[in-house]
Amino acid sequence: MKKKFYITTPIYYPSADAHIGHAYCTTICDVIVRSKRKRGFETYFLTGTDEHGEKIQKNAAKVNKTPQQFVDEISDKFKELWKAMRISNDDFIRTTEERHTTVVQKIFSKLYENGDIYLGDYEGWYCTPCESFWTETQVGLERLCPDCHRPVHVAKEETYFFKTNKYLPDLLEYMDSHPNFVTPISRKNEMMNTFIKPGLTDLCISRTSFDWGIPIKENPRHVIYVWMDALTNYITALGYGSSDDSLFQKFWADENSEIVHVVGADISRFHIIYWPMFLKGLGLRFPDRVFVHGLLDLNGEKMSKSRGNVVSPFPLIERYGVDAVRWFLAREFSFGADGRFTPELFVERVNLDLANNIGNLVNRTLTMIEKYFDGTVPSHGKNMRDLDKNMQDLLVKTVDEYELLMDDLKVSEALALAMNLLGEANKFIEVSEPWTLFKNGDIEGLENTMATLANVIINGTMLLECALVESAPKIYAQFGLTNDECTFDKVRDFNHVAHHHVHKDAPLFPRLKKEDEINFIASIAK
Ligand code: ME8
Repeated sequence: MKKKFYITTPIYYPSADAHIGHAYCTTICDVIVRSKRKRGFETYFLTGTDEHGEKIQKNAAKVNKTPQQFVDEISDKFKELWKAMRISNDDFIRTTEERHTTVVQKIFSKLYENGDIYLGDYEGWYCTPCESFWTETQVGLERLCPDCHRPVHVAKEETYFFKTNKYLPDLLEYMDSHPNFVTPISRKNEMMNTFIKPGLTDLCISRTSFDWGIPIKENPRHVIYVWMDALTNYITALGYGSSDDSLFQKFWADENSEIVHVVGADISRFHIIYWPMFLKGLGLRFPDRVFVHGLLDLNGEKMSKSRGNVVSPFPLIERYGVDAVRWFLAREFSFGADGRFTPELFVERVNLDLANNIGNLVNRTLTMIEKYFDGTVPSHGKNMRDLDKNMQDLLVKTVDEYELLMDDLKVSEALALAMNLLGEANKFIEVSEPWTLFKNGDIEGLENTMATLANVIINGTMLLECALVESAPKIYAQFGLTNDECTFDKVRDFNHVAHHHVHKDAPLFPRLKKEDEINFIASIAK
């Protein structure tokens, strides 16, 4: 298995404030990368903002700002949100930064010299919000953009084109020999049927009708069309083409690094088809995986600023804490499938997993260790009962499966499995009846029971720490452990919490009052 891991989110448009959809994708990436780090992988996590293009120029003009002022402000808000959500990105790239713009110009020149790019005229159906030209067939009789379903109009422009068919055989060969390149597989089939089989047109990569972009050195009347500018962020941020490309060498050029792009279904085409072609033109290797996540809607309607139905994560974080929001996003939606945000789902998920399951388990266990053992975690005696051994087996099985699921980017499934372990520990209390063991003076039975619970809680929490970034250290501390004592090499160890002294704090996740909180969330969903 590759021991280095490079993961990216899309770079978001700072054309409007971030909403729960952006937070969903970034949280998923953060959970994946934190779990990899915990397991000892060397990781690099990139996010950022995609700051050029006609849409941004127009939005800035509407509020009487220069495009740069406009993107500076919104980009800062994205950064603020990621801080509030405890996102552990290593870098935040902005496409207006010089470290990006100068290298994009070099990339264009290199592809031009290769003969991958030519100057021509483009006339076609154009979608302004998507900044994409479409063919007659793609827009259909209704003349709607096949991506966003908004009306398109005819536009003609002198543009540079990228020769897509030159590298198509390489792409097809790679897709065949790397069945995991695109997940879910349905997204690959969609690309084949919608775009590749009908015949790929060359890709327009420059524009002259607006100037908020990176000028082409060879012909500065043109700015580089936003997708060539945007996609290359994944390598410019690593220092590709600059005087210090050590990160690029480490996390991209090295075959021992796994490269994963996580993107929404709306932009899969650019990542699956064109990005590998640009890389081929530059003589660089393809990413290992493009993971296409589903899009979230709000109560069954597409989230959009113009319809006035978006949810900002800020008030949710403020009221429920960052872990509740992270947990909901990472656990609720099966990765790859579309999802629905509703206030009911949020409240139910938080109550079910956090308040009733983990919160309750930690609270009950600490109370009993205080009561029966004066606050010191006992060790397993010589004679572990079948009950304890079964929990130990379940722990080991859970960790093994969790690792496989996380490696396969099945975040929700991996977290569900870890949470299930804690659910089984709650059942274990009912079956063990520690209160009866105490009444009967069965000290060994009681020691085994408490030792099993303490170790399952701590080891299970290690699996959940990637999502529950604030609560996990609090749980460790309540069992008298520091973060440094909870390293992944101990995750299968069934006796390492012994002899630590517990101290119970306020409940981690108070139960939410369903009706009140549903009303609150409904009031902020706009
Ligand atoms: O497309 N549900 O930026 P963007 C889930 N700049 N995820 C959502 C979502 C929703 N309702 N809405 C947005 C761009 N997203 C380009 C990307 S990359 C080189 C350039 C997430 O601000 C999802 O990951 O429109 C989607 O792909 C991304 O935000 C689009 O962000």
